[in-house]
Amino acid sequence: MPMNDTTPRGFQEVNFDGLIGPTHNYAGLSAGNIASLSNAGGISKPKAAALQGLSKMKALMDLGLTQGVLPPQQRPDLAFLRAIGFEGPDAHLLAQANDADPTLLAAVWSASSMWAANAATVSPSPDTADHKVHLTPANLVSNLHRSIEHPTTTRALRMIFKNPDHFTVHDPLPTQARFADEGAANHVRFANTHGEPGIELFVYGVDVHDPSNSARTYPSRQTRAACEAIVRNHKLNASRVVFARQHPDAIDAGVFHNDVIATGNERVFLYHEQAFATSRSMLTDLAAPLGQPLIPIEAHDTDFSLEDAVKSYLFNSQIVTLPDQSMALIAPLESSENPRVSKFIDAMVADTANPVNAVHYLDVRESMRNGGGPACLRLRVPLSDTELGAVHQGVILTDELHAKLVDFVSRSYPDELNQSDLLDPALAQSCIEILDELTQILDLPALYPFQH
Ligand code: SUG
Repeated sequence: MPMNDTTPRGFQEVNFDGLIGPTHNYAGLSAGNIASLSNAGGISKPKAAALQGLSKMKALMDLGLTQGVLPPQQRPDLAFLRAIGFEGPDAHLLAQANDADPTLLAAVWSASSMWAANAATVSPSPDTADHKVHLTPANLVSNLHRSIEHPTTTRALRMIFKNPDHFTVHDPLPTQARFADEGAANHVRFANTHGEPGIELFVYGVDVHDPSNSARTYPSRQTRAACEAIVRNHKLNASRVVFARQHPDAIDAGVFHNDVIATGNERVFLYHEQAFATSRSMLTDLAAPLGQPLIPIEAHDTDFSLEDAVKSYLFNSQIVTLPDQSMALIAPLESSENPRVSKFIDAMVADTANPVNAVHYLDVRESMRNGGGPACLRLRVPLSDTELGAVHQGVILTDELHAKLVDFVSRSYPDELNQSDLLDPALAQSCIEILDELTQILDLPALYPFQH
């Protein structure tokens, strides 16, 4: 297993990527997510999508990083359709739901759990009072198709992070708008190195106690109340937590999560000047507990606009620390195609004032067409060697597991899907068979409701 052996105390950030599921499709379900809305009704390519995701995982592993895999969910979720009163054999059930409201049908087929940055918020053991890794699965209540993810996400995380000596997987927050939570997509952790106590930045779009200055066009998905609840549950030290509000103009420009406009790694903080409504004192607040300044990389409107940021998804890159302690930017191909953004990236990589000295452009276009870039596809979990040893090893990527998953996807996933395929009961049945095989490959027996 690749180890970051120069990191103090044998600590490293492990990225767990969501394996893209066989029902990946373009249904236009996410208000405020411009890619999702503009590609609605298009033909998706589930096999190509999953292979792109697996190539990304392999690329990170080949850079010397430890990479994990999170399983997709059971879709279509026919139990949800039955719970809201549709009846009969599968073909009838699917047709009834479609006749009543095609978005209900689409919701139960969505492969949206691929965006693992929304699976949970993670606080690593150096930050928590009991020195355990705390994970809170996101309730995702802002969108119907995502609100049905958390039961299986919780189950999967409890199977993967099972050992109670090291891990606490909390229940999701109460499933109501006041506690709307979208997970790590609105959370950035800074630290001198991953293994040292950090400072956790919680970013929210809406505060029930301060409704002024809210986004007008698009919904805000993360609440301050949710962030505060997670801070309490994770037993974080209040002096090492900072809250920041998303700029309403950014949300209205399509920044539906903070990770569309800002990211960080160790002391590096990459963001657009219009990301936050909160004042610039935030940078000082973040740096104070670390005893060293942050290394800010700020993109100005004169470099490129919010619209360029949303189209190119530069800020949805991953910044990773490599085994030699240098950093690399793992960026979506789209950001190399925008001349203003690629100029900014070239300058960042050339600038010796920051440790990012390489860029790798990856093709995750199938996911990007639904608003999911490289960082959306992964949940970052900083782990000590002992904690990593306690993780369920069936989901840690090796060359062998990668080859098995490539073979599995190539053999079993549909090549293409369009919205009319979602009426097909035979496709629903074949998805069950596909997922059954996957639980054997990942050694996660009885993960799915159909296996109980
Ligand atoms: O929640 N898209 C996802 C994309 C999530 C990206 N995640 C992060 N930024 N971390 C969402 O909006 C689109 C599904 C559809 O329209 O078919 C969707 O759910």
